[in-house]
Amino acid sequence: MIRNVYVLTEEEISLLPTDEEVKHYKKHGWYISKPLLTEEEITQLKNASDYFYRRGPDRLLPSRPGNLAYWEKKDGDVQRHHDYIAYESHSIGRILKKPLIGAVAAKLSGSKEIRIYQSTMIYKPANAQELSNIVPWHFDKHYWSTSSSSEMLTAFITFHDCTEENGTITMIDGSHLWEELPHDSSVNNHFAKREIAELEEILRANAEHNHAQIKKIPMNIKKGQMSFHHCRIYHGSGANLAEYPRRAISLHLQPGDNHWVESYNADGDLNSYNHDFVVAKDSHGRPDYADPEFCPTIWKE
Ligand SMILES: O=C(O)CCC(=O)C(=O)O
Ligand SMILES: [Fe+2]
Repeated sequence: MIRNVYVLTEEEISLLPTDEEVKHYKKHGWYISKPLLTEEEITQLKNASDYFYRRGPDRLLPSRPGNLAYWEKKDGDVQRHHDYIAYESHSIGRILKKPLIGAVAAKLSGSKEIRIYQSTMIYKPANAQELSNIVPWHFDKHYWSTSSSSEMLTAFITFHDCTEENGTITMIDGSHLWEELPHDSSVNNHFAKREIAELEEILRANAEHNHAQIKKIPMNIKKGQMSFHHCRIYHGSGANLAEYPRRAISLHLQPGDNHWVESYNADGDLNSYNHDFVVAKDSHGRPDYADPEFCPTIWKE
């Protein structure tokens, strides 16, 4: 008999989004969850993160893909990103694989299975003037053009309460439903490499094209809660005006049916994602976005 390891307790079941909340997510593109992590789990996350910044990873990726976001001490006190944190830190990986997070994502996206796609640890230093803290408007699917699914989503997991003051993630309400204007190939570049003003202009033009107002909704997240956002919703975040660093993990998630697809940018070059240089090949010879080492399943019905 196969035992189902993806089970929830009665209490966890009560923490899933209601049907009304799923409807809200479909319409608005974002959702703030009930508390999905315990005090104890957040303390563990924070301690493991402190340990990572002090001592480095438990294990390194087998290779360093070209677009890896990976802060190093020599970069100084700028915003830090560490991709593949669930792989490089065992303790963080263990918490991010909590089935309840996957079950929430499954219900929101209408899928039976959820795997980790990417996990990025983020640290915004406490410095109101630090320009690198500003995350310009973008939507995540731009970086994921080699993924077949249009229902990927992200859980934004913070180590403390998150508000406008400390530069919380901010959604452009309902923008996941917008039709996109054609754009040049550079849009596929990571937002960290693009001009803030240019992305502000792309947002404005796309809103206009859709006869839509730009409605900015800062996610007010209490410690333990997390915000979820659709892979096509425009979002970004502002300066950290608080006296402490803003610390979080972006847990990017993929439905079970997601797989690599061939895709080209506007210049006719083959697109790629960091996984393509790291994960195993599937039975079709494609990069395997279900490689359990890097893209573990965290929920299955
Ligand atoms: O760190 C932020 O405020 C934004 C993170 C982000 O872009 C994401 O979670 O997709
Ligand atoms: Fe994003």
